[in-house]
Amino acid sequence: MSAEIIDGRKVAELVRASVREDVDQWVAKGNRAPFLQVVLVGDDPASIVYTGTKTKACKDVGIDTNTLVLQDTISAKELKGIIKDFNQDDSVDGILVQSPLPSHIPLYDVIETIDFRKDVDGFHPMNVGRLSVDQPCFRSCTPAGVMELFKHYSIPVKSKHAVVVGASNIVGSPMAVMLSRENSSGKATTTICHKYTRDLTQHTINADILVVAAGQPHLIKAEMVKEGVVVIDVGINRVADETSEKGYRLVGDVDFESVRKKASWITPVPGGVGPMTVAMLMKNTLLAAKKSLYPE
Ligand code: L34
Repeated sequence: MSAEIIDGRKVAELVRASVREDVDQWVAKGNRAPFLQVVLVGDDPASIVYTGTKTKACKDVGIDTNTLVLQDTISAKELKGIIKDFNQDDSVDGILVQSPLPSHIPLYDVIETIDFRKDVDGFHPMNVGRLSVDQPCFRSCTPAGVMELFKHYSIPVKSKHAVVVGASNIVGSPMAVMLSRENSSGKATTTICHKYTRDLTQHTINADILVVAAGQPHLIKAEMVKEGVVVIDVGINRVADETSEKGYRLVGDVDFESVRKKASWITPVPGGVGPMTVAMLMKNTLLAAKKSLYPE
């Protein structure tokens, strides 16, 4: 078997086109354009790339946006003060604080300061909690993007055995919730593996759907998966490569070339899950502007 490629760039473009249409309609009704406030602390090179991609996507769909760049010496208190001002500001619909933050700033202190009605990342405990009790909420963009890929390609999830490798707050944990609960079109039997899992292969080999978000290049090899598996590679690792212009290339957590021979579907890196993260952020920002999830 040779896997069909899941084209994240293509599906992301379709999601953006639908958001663009909705934004146009929203504005045609006399509303102002949705507004996303991005906060970038420090100069992490990947964060600069990702926030740049987000700004570009906003422009593309008609969402207004601004990126506040702060020095990495800023205190947690100052940063939280700035966020509180954005919470109060009625012209701000969505607030996104790009992760990671400098090590002296506790991420969840900052996330919990964001008004959950403006938490377009879906990281606030109110949104995470509502997700876990299957209630409408802002859903973390990366796992929501993965669910959108299943929907687009009509890949069945219900009653399948889904295995998630990685239990981060941003991806692994909400991914497992979405895969298992009803309102996210999951309904799969779900296993979560993490760094304490004893025999990873024992679990991955039984997966009908394997989502890998471990941050470890080439963690998943062909002998660890079964024939026909659907593989979603969320990993995005920079490895040194002198032959490339940038000095590095991107690889996922999955050994793509060997695993694709056994899989039925597989996402590439780049061009898989990454673009979906950005597209789902556009969707969430529109929901925030319309106050669809949390009406006043
Ligand atoms: N607050 N922090 C917050 N929200 C997020 O949703 C993120 N994430 C992760 C890191 N920190 C965050 C992102 O935006 C990861 N992430 C992200 C966003 C975009 C892409 C990858 C990760 C992306 O566009 N990937 C492209 C390649 C980009 C490149 O060339 O480096 C791809 O095709 O995979």
